Amino acid sequence: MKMTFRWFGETNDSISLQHIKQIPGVEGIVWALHDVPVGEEWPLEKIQEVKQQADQSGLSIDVVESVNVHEDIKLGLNTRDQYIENYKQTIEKLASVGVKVICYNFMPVFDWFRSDLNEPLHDGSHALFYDKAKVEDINPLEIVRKNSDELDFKMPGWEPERLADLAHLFEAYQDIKEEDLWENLSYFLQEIIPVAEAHDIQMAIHPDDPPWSIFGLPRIITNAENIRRLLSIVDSSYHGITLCSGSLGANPLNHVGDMVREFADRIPFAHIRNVKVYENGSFIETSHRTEDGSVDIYDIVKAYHEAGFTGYVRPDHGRHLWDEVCRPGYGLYDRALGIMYLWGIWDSLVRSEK
Ligand code: CS2
Ligand code: MN
Repeated sequence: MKMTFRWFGETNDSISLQHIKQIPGVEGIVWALHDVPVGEEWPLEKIQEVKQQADQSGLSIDVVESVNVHEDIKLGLNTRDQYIENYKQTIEKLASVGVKVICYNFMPVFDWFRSDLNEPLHDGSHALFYDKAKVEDINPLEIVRKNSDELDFKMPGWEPERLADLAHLFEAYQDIKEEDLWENLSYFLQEIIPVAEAHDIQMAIHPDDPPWSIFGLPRIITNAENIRRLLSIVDSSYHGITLCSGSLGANPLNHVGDMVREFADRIPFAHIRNVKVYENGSFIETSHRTEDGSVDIYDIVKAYHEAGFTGYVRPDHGRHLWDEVCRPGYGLYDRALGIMYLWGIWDSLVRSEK
């Protein structure tokens, strides 16, 4: 496996490339142009700038997360063709600097969603928390009415400029049911995959986090059955998934190790992290260690090893440790510890073969 680490860029991340370089076994960054509005074509100079920065630190730029999909594509509006065209141009430009995998998602309106970004764990660290009852009580449109300064939410999708448009977006999704979303995803894939194939880039869709509908919005990349359906839409090795153990693992019915076994040849990119799931359906993010959460991380790494996995891996969200000030879920320390746990399992599996 090729170990990577998410980096939000010089102006958006408190963690430097020099620090990332010091984590054992990390070969590359997982990056994006976070300041380009969703749907726009990515400027080549900005792409090349990141490539140069990474080169100077001896890190690869093979994986991009995410080239986000414009809502008009998910909604299937007439305007989608222009946004799909821009997406194709971005694929072509990313290929020109050597990008190999593009992660994206097809979640309506919101990316990952939590009720609390700084929930204390029993050991004094803090983590992202999803309080099911609390989320069921949230009226997202009510939040729009609040001044953005009052918001305690700073999640992807909750940027003030998007919030202003939220009421309109919710209205647009009124008639979009799961089957409509499948249809719109199919349309997107039929257009995009041939272009990705021509440029030797693997498209890797990220599952929905959490893997169920929130606020009445449909979510479809949620379990093994739906991943099977997804992969059958286009029969190409360039159409794959970002298998995220923490997103899928929030539903105890999902056995992530078995998903690795079933879909291994369609997983160019693995996200590995743990969550502790409670009986009432709430969940909190924990250390990567199997014993600390509900997801069997050992079994997942073992499944990748058995499959002879040579794709890209990254630790996903981590806890906030040792008073670190960081982007929610994206501190340096716990993700670095997560990497060492993954290497510990991997190296001992490799050694036991001999
Ligand atoms: C994260 C996501 O929720 C998660 O597990 O990895 O934020 C992920 O980065 C995006 O949804 C991918 O498009
Ligand atoms: Mn993930």
